[in-house]
Amino acid sequence: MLKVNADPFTFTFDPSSTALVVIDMQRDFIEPGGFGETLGNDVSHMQRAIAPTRDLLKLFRQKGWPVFHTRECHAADLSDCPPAKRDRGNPLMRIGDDGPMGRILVRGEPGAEIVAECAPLAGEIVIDKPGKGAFYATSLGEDLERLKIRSLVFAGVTTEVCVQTTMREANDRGYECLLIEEATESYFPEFKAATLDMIRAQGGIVGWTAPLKSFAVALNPQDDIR
Ligand code: C5J
Repeated sequence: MLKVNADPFTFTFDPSSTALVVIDMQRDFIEPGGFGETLGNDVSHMQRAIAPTRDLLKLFRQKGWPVFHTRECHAADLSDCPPAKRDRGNPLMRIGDDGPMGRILVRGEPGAEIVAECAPLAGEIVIDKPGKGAFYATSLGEDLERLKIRSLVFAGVTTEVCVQTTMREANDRGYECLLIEEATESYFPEFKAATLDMIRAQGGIVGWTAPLKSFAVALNPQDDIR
């Protein structure tokens, strides 16, 4: 068992049953011209999560532990996008519209791809999801059961929407969940801070959070990741 210095207390995990889940590190959320910006958000906040997520991926890859990536995206005919999602609010462009990175949040379009720094490697599982939670209408649950995973380490965007929703889904399914603090971001710094607090409140009601360094030290006590 490995131990991570985490909040609200030590996160203990068995490396043979632990996977990394990187949520929605997609150009549509992170780069100008994508879905995030069409909703009126300042996407520059997202940039901060890229390097820590890349470093976290490196740690898992060095160990050969399972890595999952998720992408929030829809079929080209939008048959998996409920009108309640597409029609909500007053964005500059809607899901499926033509934008600078192709059709907004549509599978296979450049904007729906994961940013180059965090791109999946061969053998890593990519889950395309129509909702905010990664368990809804996907194979994630079955994939985790097949690999006999019990603990999940999380990264990605946005903290309070798809990351938190998926952590809550995972927590309800009995997984021990750790969120790496620098490897997640929100368009709203105060929402990120509140979400980290919510996750670890009440004795870790949703899970744990820890700085990347604490996780890295637990894996490789001698190493100093850059
Ligand atoms: C949002 C996400 N924020 N990946 N999606 O709509 O958090």
